[in-house]
Amino acid sequence: MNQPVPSSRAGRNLSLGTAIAALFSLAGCGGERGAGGEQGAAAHPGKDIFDRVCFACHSIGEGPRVGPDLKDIHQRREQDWLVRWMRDPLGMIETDSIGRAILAEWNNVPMAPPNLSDQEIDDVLDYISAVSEGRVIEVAAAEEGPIELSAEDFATGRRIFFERCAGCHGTLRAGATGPNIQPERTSQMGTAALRAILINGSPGGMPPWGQQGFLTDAEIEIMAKYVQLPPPDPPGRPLSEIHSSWDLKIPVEDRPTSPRTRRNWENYFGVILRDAGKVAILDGDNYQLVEVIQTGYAVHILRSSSSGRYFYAVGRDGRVTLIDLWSEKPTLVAQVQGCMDARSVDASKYEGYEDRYLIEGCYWPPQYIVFDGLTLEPLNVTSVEGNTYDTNEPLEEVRVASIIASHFDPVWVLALKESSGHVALVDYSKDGFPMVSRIPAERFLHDGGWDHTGRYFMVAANMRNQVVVIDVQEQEFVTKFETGIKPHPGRGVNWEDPDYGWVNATGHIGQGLIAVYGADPENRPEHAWKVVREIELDGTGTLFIKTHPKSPWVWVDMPMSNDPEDARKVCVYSKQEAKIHRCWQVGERGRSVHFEYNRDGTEVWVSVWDPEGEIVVYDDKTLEEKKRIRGDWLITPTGKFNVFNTARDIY
Ligand code: DHE
Repeated sequence: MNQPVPSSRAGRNLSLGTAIAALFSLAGCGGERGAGGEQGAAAHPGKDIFDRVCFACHSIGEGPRVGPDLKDIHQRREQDWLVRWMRDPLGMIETDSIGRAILAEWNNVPMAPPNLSDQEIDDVLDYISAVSEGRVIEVAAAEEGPIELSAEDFATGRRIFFERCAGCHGTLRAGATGPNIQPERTSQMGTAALRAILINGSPGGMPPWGQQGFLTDAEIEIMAKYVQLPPPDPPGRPLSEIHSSWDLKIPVEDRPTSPRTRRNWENYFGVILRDAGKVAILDGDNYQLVEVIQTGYAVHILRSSSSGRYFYAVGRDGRVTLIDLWSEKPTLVAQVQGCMDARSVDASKYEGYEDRYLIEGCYWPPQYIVFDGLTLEPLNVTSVEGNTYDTNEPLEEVRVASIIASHFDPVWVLALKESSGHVALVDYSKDGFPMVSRIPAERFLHDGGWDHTGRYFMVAANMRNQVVVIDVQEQEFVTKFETGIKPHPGRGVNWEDPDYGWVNATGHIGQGLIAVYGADPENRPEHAWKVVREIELDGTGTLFIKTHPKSPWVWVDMPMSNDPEDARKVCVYSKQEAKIHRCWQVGERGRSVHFEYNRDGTEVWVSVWDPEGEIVVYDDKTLEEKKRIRGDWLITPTGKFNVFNTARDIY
């Protein structure tokens, strides 16, 4: 319930961060519901006030927005407390324990004082209570004129949607990690509410694009309208088109037959320079920059070929780049664009198929492509369209999320994301690289990796707060279990716990929690696939967790935290003591994200994700800082991939 207040009051006794957030909050919420504020005048006197003052940030029974869903608020709080809150929310977040808790829970975005008279406060509280109890049902949608965008603004909206929104909401906007934002739903919310969410984010994990400066006011205005218009038809990508994008720069016969470099190439690190659209190759022995390769738009991950000789990079635009590490300097030898939107690739790793094939899974179109692993010549395209695993509804959008290659069978394991909820097995020893199994699992599958034996694939069903276990050897579903809010394990971690034997673990985007679960069904069946330890972290927003077989520690980041200080922190958990040993800030700016070990497992590299990026190298025994890698070229470093560890899936 926000409304402009005199600036002197907005800043009163607030910390700088809170005050800034308050100002953003004031800018973002408090929008009237639609241009025609008068149009929806209703019989209940509180409705107009709610529409004008509260609607942009709150709903009554439609779920949280920038602020909580106010349905049944009278059952949660006393009337007297609510009146005091409405009179002076900024005062109460300083003096009242519930007020402080609300501020923390809602992203530290304080509610601006609504500046209502006592009568208006009574009216609006009564209206909320009446709607909650079904006495008033006119919680109608936003009332505004038809939404229109010029062709130019529509094109801008389309670009921004691809860059910022499709990853979580889906190309067709049907919802995935983020909620459904198709016009039927967004037009109910209206431009003001959408604008507020775009500025302030939501506690469900929507980033505050406006606050963070990723979108300008004009872009926010466009996006608040764009998502109320029907999505444009996304193009397909048949094999013929993929083929015409194939660019073989250096044929296999013109490449070296043995390493031409004297460097220890198996200890190279491929570092993603996300916003530069480049990959830097660093020498892990001496931290020198060996080469920067122009790969293309928003590179997302790297994977190694089975021998380690080649790096495969995939960008969000579906472009795959093949980098040869045996030449004197790492060299881009081929490129191809298999998807319009993609996040993952992996190589063939089974004996006899080393460096032979590569698979790319698409976010759009719903398909995977198999390429020749040495040239990237596209060989085959297979659709992954299908029905939901539980309700058996046909789906237009089925996205391929994580992909891992088995070391024991000629198969790739694909997590068919969000709505489909299947894990697919693709057999690359068979003609046409068919999907030989489609195992029902859980919806919203995202990222995952192997257990310590390489037999079980553990993958997060992140919007269901679960981890799913698949027995890849037997090609069957084993189990699924709850861990916490939005598990995000990356490829996960394996170690031997002093009490529970082999375990695996995940951090969480929505909760400051490491969940450790048993992962040794053969020797410790009593603990297998059960959460055996829950380790609390101060901050939420974990993306990656990492260890190495030689390490006494498990490293965890929290770059998605809304608290900038927490977002810069990493923590190490002691395997022996089974508790957090230390947390600290890695850099003075940006966010600390993703870990990678060197070949020997003696050092850990952490990225400072910032336009002026850094990579900070720590001794993995003492946790002392050994090196801060800097340079003009080090723009927004995110993932780092050591050749030896990535080729062998050491984690
Ligand atoms: Fe990733 C892994 C998808 C946002 C950096 N990311 C993955 C994987 C998937 C995925 C499916 C697993 C790949 C695999 O193992 O085969 N990522 C997505 C998204 O859909 C999402 C949430 C939103 C989007 O629009 O892309 C997303 N990812 C991000 C980021 O914002 C990160 C931090 C930086 C960036 O690229 O923009 C990011 N994701 C990474 C990294 C990995 C990754 C570094 C590989 C981790 C590893 O150690 O293997």
